[in-house]
Amino acid sequence: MYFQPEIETMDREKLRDLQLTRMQESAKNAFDNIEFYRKSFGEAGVTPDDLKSFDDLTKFPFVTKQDMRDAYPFAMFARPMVDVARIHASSGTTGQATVVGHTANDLKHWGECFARGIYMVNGGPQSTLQVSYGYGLFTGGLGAHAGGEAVGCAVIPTSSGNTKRQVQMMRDCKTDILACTPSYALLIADTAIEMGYKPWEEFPISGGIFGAEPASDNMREEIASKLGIQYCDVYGLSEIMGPGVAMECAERHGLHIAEDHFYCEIIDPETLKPVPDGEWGELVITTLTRECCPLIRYRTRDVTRIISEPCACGRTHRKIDKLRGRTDDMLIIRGVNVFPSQIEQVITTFPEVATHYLITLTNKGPLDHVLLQVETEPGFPIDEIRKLEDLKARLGAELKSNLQVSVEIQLVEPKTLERSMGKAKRVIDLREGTHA
Ligand code: DLL
Repeated sequence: MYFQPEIETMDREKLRDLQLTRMQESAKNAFDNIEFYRKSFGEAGVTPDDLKSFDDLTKFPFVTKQDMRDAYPFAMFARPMVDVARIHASSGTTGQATVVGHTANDLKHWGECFARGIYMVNGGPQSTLQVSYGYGLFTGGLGAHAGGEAVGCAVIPTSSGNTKRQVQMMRDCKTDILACTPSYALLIADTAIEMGYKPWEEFPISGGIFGAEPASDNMREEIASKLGIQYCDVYGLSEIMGPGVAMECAERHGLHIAEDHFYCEIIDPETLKPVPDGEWGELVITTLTRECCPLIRYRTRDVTRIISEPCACGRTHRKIDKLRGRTDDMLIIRGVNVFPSQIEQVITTFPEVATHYLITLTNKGPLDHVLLQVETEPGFPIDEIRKLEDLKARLGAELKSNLQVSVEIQLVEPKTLERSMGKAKRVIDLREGTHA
């Protein structure tokens, strides 16, 4: 079942035509109404009239997060405030916040994009959707909420926090679909188990729409089996819209991009040239229908690849692969490139430890030092030195062979590391100097 069958299964030729027309309109909207684009297009020697084919898009300059920051607060708005229905902003913890405006139409499209994912987990107007993403300037809560309303679900806006109450609502109100970050989903599942429930068989929940941060395959499995659900990965970012830019169908092989609203390219982050479908690189998105904040070639910094093979679910929109991480999350440890998600992938193959870990990077003399703290599973005899040392040695060897990096491992008792109700913080980088 599809939410918008005529769009989601549209003939590809027709879809491409629609994309090109909308791309031309979007470039014009940006150029006519935003000074930044008049300047950047001018410097690149192009105008929207030069956009006659998809190939022409590569002549257009990129937009970066820094450009959005420099435009704070409203310089990237193509509409006057009277047309703006809502404003979201990034937290600004890593610099100046970025502000994004939405018209009523932008919000409607957003709800429809997320709604497609609700159908991907077999939801519909009969479903009860519990939204445990944070509500507020973060786009998770209100984005998922809009999706639920577009479908006609009964939406429970629990927001994040008060985890025992989340479990109680989930049980008593017979939640069918849970929407939150993967790390929070795991905390909710573990809390339910601690409260004495077996959510996988006692709760009616059957789907979960989880995103906003990467999760390894094993972590996804763990969440899916503890809750007894189909796991749908949802991708999005506040600059572009919020959750719903791409969502994972039941085939579980990539996330369908809402291609009627977004055009995706993958570039090599070094050469900035597009790479062929199937190759990994940085995702660059052009919005096709955004009225308030059109973005032409926005560099997301997210690492993925395009999957263009037809999907058995019948949707014709191309997919992106599960996100590997961000180019700016990539850790350079003693010259070796490591994504935190690779470390997670290794950890989760060890049944003796839980998916709760923290990576701390420091300098020891001229060398980078990596401390990995991991919680053991409740049944593990953490006070038996021999077993502890053996586990540490095996985990260390596996990390070394997978990542080519030596890691100091500290096994800690269950529930010692801080839990996250939103995006989990997995890395603390205390190194001095520049480590991009
Ligand atoms: O995280 C929007 C969102 C909310 C997406 C709820 C999904 C669910 P930002 O706070 O602007 O927006 O952060 C965007 O989060 O560039 C990715 O690096 C990361 N991210 C988002 N979804 C995924 C995902 C929201 N499914 C940034 N897998 C993005 C991995 C993700 N990383």
